[in-house]
Amino acid sequence: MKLKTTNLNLGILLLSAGMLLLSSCADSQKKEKEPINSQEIKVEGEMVAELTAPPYVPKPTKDRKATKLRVDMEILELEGELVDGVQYMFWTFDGTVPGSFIRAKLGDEIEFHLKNHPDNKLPHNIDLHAVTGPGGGAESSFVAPGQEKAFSFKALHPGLFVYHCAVAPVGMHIANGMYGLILVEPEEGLEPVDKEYYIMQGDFYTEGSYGERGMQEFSMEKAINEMADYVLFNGNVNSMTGDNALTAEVGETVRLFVGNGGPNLVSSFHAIGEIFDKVHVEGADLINHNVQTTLIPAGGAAIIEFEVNVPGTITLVDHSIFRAFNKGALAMLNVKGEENHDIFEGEIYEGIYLPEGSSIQKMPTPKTKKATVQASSLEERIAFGKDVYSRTCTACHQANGQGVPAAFPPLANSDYLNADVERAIEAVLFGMSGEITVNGEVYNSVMTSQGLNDEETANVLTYVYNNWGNDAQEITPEMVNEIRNR
Ligand code: HEC
Ligand SMILES: [Cu+2]
Repeated sequence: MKLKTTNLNLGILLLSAGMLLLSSCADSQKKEKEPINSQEIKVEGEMVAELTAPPYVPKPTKDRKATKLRVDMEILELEGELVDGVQYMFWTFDGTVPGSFIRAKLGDEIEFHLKNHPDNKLPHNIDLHAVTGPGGGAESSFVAPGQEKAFSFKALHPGLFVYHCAVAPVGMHIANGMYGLILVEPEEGLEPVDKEYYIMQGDFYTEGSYGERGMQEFSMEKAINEMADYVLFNGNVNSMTGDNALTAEVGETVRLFVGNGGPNLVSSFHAIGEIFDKVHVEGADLINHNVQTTLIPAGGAAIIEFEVNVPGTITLVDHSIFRAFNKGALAMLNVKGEENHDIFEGEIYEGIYLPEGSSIQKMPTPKTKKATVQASSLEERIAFGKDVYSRTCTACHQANGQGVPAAFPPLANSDYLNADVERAIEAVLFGMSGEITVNGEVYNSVMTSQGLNDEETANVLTYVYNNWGNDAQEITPEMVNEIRNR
């Protein structure tokens, strides 16, 4: 079918363009690779597919021939976190969001076994966009808890494909994390690279707003209105930041398999401080070069390749930028190695691009938010405060309160902080601007109001005061409330 349409288009073009074009077209056509009829690729032997959890991918298929490939996956409904302190009931393929990465070869006959764990509550299935057949497999894989279903398909098209659950309400199954990627490599395999990673974006909808502690229920209303509270890479705000950051060495070539599970949002995938040498647009054959930002549709994917040339942190984001800094769509690739001053020269402050949490640029409104879980002891207050800190303050004041020179003052061992408790409470409640001196250094910048309630404010400050060499003291919600209502 494909071949026929190409010939038809060519015919029309030739008719209108005349004989001169005919000869040049015929020439260039000769150079093109003979199209293979993938239906006729014979399979040899059989093997069990290697499956990997994100951000890792299975070994390349290289020159292996098409085979009978057995894939075993298990659906698990399990509690996890969207960000520190915020729990969510994820529905998953193999226990991770996204589910296991499947790496196949063009012409493979894939025998897919899908188990639904007996402890699960709901039936599920799988629709793989790599399948030519009813429902992408969904119609043959509907499986109740405690059961297993199998179906098989021949991989007729090379490319990077999304898979997802398709049980009604379909959007809800996807929103809860039921998606992943399957790569069908061309006969000759993909070109070898040094590092390969698996990243998948997804949007999440919770009853509470971003960062609201405790177990969060799925919000159907927000999902239908496409008002995401979280936009995440690999199912958690910090899946690939800090100690979880991806890594590479200067001079290496990195290949990212990037998918977008949606359910709703399209991703404007971008790497801060890097240009993509090659993008397999939409995960298909078309290769674009020198790309700054590539669009990844919901239910689509892209293969992205670039060489890393200088050390530092490359920040991967959805360039719909509030999603990156305020809803979680941010990952880091740490590049180690020799400086190359011909390529980049400059003084470097680390930690400029970090998640900012839900903090919003507005003037203080003295409005108390809905009460959250109350801390019942000093230990609990410190523990809760740590979660608030990591999702709200880290972006600017850094993980260990060390700050960023000339931009964000330190909270560690801060003489300014320790001198006046009320002033610190005011800073968190109402924001702070103008010149201040902390540990002998002058700062003149703006901290926005953090939009936290009394309990959260008390917890986060208690955490700060009880760490990093500060004067240990407890800040209570009552103290915060008194200052809020002054
Ligand atoms: C968007 C960046 C940003 C975020 C997020 C942020 N701050 Fe700040 N903070 C600042 C800046 C900038 C200043 C200095 C303001 C100035 O120059 O007047 C500051 C000052 C402070 C100070 C007083 C100075 C010092 O070093 O003791 C305290 C206390 C403080 N912040 C606590 C917090 C806490 C707690 C959080 C999290 C709940 C937080 N900040 C979140 C940017 C931020
Ligand atoms: Cu499902």
